Amino acid sequence: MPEYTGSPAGTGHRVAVVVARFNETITHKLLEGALDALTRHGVAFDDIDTLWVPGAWEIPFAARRALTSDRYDALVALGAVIRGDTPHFDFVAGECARALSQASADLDLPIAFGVLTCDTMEQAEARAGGAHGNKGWDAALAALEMADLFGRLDAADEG
Ligand code: INI
Repeated sequence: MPEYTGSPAGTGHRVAVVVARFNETITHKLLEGALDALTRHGVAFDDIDTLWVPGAWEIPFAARRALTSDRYDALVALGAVIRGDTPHFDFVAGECARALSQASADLDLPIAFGVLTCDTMEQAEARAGGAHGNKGWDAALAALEMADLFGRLDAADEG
């Protein structure tokens, strides 16, 4: 029975990173983590485009537009939605996640979800290069693994 596992091998892959400016102290650290992961795993600097958008709400639109350009093999979405005490959180975080999942399914391309959804700024800091690692790094590796996995399946179909 064939079994396939992707590895985060970035050589030759073109990757878009869409990052929200809202809560930029956090998202900038997520971006640093993602770029570090991509380049350490072989993605060339020239094969990475970073697209800044105002907030997490705008990420899915930018992701769709980027992926329909046929320029990228995978996309990394980065943002930080922090609950504070506003119900705005639920709309922004929920819709961002739902629409990214829909875009990935519709466009048949991997989108990694590096959008933090936290109750407090401290929780976000812990996940942006703090005690809980860097979710930007993790998302970048997930994007590469998915691109590699389906590259292998396509190669198996052709072979
Ligand atoms: N955008 C975020 O990325 N994070 C948040 O925590 C956030 N909150 O809490 O409001 C947020 N709002 C802005 C939103 O993403 C849009 O940019 C804005 O509504 C304009 O469309």
